[in-house]
Amino acid sequence: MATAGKVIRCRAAVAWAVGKPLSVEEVEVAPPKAGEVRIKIVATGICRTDEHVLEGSFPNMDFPVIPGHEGAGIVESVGEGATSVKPGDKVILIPLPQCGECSFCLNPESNYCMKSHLSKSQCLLPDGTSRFSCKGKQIHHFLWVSTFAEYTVIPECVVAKIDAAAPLDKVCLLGCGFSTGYGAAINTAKVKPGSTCAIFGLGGVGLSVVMGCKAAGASRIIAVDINKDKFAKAKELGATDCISPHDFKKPIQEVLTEMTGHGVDYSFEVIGRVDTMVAALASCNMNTGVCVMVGLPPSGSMMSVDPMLLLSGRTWKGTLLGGCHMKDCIPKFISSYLEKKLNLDLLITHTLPIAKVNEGFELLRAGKSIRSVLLF
Ligand code: PAD
Ligand code: ZN
Ligand code: ZN
Repeated sequence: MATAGKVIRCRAAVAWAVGKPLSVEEVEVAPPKAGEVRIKIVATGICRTDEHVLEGSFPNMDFPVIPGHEGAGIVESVGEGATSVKPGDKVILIPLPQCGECSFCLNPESNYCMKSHLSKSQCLLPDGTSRFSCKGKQIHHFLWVSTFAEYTVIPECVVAKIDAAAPLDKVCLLGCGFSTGYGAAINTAKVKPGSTCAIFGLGGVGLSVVMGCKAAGASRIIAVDINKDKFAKAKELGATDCISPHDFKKPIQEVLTEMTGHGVDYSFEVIGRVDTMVAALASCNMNTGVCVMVGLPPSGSMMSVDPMLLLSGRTWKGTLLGGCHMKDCIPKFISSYLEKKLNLDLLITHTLPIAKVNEGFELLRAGKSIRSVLLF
């Protein structure tokens, strides 16, 4: 491509400081170094995790930063030694690396790659530098993907090549929300046919858990949210019951226990609140119940639980990106989507140009969207 090896000037939504709206700016994007790939982003979803960045509750963040982590695009150029993709390839960016070589990548039961950036600064590329600048200032990366930029540079371990037939404005959801929710049911909880499930929080991720529970053959899927506007979509995707904690005087875990006899077989917290994490744990049955934490708690949160909840046999688990080995899972999800076995389109309620990125966040905050997809 004519741009290979050159700095590209393009648009990006920059978060200059905590609590400030995003600002769509012209940024400079340096060419990829060895082992890196530069990608033209075509579409990116807005996930609640991006809102956690803007509100300052995501751990270890440095500002100014270009957020966004649910993106799909086309490879523009590759750095020396990057061989898994080539210019023109359609790709999905993955916010959790998969080096394919470390003991966790090789273990089918785990997807937390040792190259992961979550425990250290995740706001610079692995060599400790940034490829973004704006108005003479260095801009930080987010989760090594920064998909709110028209062009972004990423290490090769966070890109998955996909089928050229895939519509990028739909399959971008595979970069985070769908894979996380669906994978939480299938890979992390390993939901069994005929089981009962409760899902706390019916955003793009929670509704993907509903889809995963349905695909696994759960017989009862109880969707829990304080926003009843989410119930129609939850039912369409497979929920058998929808309840709001606001409609009951007693705690929701008691309601769920009464509805199911002894508590559900699997519960999922997909909100990111400590109180609902404890409620979800107490909602699964005391012997064999499995509770999966998906929501991201505010940075620095601590929780207090009665140890008896676990001593009687319950299992409490967490999941990142639904336990998916993303480079392997994404092409399979794409095939299912193209064969019309997976309907991602139902999760997309709004499609907006990048210039309206703040409108997308307002819709999320107001509970009016499931997923908004931004287009460049
Ligand atoms: P979202 O904001 O679209 O959905 C959250 C839902 O929770 C909304 O429908 C709310 O109405 C509902 N809710 C809020 N408070 C309550 C309450 N007290 N009781 C019941 N329902 C409530 O978010 P999302 O679906 O994009 O993301 C959900 C969480 O998952 C969020 O914390 C995000 O950061 C996290 C996440 N984790 C991973 C991971 O890898 N673990 C990946 C992606 C997102
Ligand atoms: Zn690895
Ligand atoms: Zn996300």
